[in-house]
Amino acid sequence: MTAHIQKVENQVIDRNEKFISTAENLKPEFVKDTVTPTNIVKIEENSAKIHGWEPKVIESADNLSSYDYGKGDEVILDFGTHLVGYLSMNIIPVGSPPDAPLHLKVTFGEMPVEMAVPFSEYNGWISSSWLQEETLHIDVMPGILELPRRYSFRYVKIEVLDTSKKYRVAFENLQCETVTSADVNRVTEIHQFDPVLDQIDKVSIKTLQDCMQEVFEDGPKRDRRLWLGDLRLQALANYETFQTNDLVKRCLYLFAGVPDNKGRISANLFIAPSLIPDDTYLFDYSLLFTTTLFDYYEATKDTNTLAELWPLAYRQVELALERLDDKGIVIDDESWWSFIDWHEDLNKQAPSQAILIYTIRRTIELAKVMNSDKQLFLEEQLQRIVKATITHLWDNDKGFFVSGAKHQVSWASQIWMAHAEVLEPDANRKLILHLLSEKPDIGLTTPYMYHYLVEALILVGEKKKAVAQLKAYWGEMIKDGADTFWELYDPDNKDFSPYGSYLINSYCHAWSCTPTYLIRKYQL
Ligand code: RAM
Repeated sequence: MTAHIQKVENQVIDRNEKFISTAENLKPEFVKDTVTPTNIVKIEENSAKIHGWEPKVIESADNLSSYDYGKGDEVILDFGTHLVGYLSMNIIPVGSPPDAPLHLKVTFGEMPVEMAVPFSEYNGWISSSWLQEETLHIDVMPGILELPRRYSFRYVKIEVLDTSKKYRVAFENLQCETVTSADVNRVTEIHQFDPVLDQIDKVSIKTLQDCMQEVFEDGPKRDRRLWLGDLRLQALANYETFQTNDLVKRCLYLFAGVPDNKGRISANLFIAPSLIPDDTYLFDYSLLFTTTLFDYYEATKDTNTLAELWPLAYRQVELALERLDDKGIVIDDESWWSFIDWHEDLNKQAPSQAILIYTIRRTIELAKVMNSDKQLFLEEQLQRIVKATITHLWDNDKGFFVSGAKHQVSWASQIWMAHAEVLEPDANRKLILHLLSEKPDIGLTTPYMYHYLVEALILVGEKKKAVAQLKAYWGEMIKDGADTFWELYDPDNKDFSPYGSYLINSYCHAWSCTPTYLIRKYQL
């Protein structure tokens, strides 16, 4: 197993203040709303449900304030759908004047399991601090409790750890002020005659909406930051829905504002307290900066932005070319050098090679718009690398592209090679059909890669199969209770998490929002 962590010693950042201030000026307006819970629920064990838990309605949440609670009592509220925002409530003492502080625990969950399994059971490799719970002391009652942190949730559990023997508490006006930078009024209605696709479209849009904050976040529960692989897909979904194109522009400028001293673009950014690039650089994600700029230009024809960001976009390709060996194949290694997907045993070489080719094709198009003298060089490189790929990574007997020293055959390699259009259209179609019939063991684990599978099916002219796949995957997630689409989903292993526990998975995740793009763009 490879480690999924990078720590760069002596990272030197080449800050471009002009780009950073362009990004600052594009800070979005927020759309706010006040939402109240629908029901008081209990969470019951049911092995037929995802993670083994399901919510059962006890009564309407309108009755909440008629109850009072003492030491050891708890109440779980269901808001009926996924929300991102700030929780507040009035706390009313009942009985004698409060002669001791109230000790309260508040737990937020996107999924029923987060209400049922104590977070103390989590022992995965990423920080437990992502699990959304607070313990607080309240000295003054009656009063309003306004939690300062933004949460991502559908369920809230309130546990009274202690009051005193003389008083109990009641909760009134419990509500969430939701926040997003997406304006739903900008989304056009589509007349989808297929109810399953219609529902998938709606859940995709809600997913994107909840991830749209000051930047396109990957997940409002976790990691709450801007990742390039996620941004690329969010931006595509955005062009077909909210059309908040300035937010894409802002994110591109943020990345461009903090490359390292070699010109490498970081895989993700922190934006507070000020803009900081993470010390994680991924081969595929850096190239997706260039691809995202290409898509942005296609959607907006914003030549000024293209002209300003072109040198860095080109630089990502140049840097990727430096990783080729003498044969023209990307050098593989054991570290977390390229992301591709979360499959534990996935070899990254062939899919990374394909992403390089895919990106060069788009960079050539940008070079043409820019009238750049790099165009010829890029065309020569493309020819050389495509040839090398066929010679060294194509296995004619297997009918598949192979990856790494052990010649691994994975779904991800074939899918990305199809997008890279290394084979002629007919052979490309055969490759994808062969993939569907052979079903190699190294499968896909994220909606991120399923997106590229569905789009590859469309690319090779298999629209019907694309729709079937879309329904089988995202439709199944809805059947499993998704209000917003999840970060991880393996229909054959619904407990899957690369982090050591599904408690920490994100259940509203940017890279899962693309069905709306696929449905609308390709008129599925
Ligand atoms: C995870 C996040 C993010 C993704 C990275 C590579 O930590 O889910 O969305 O882009 O992996």
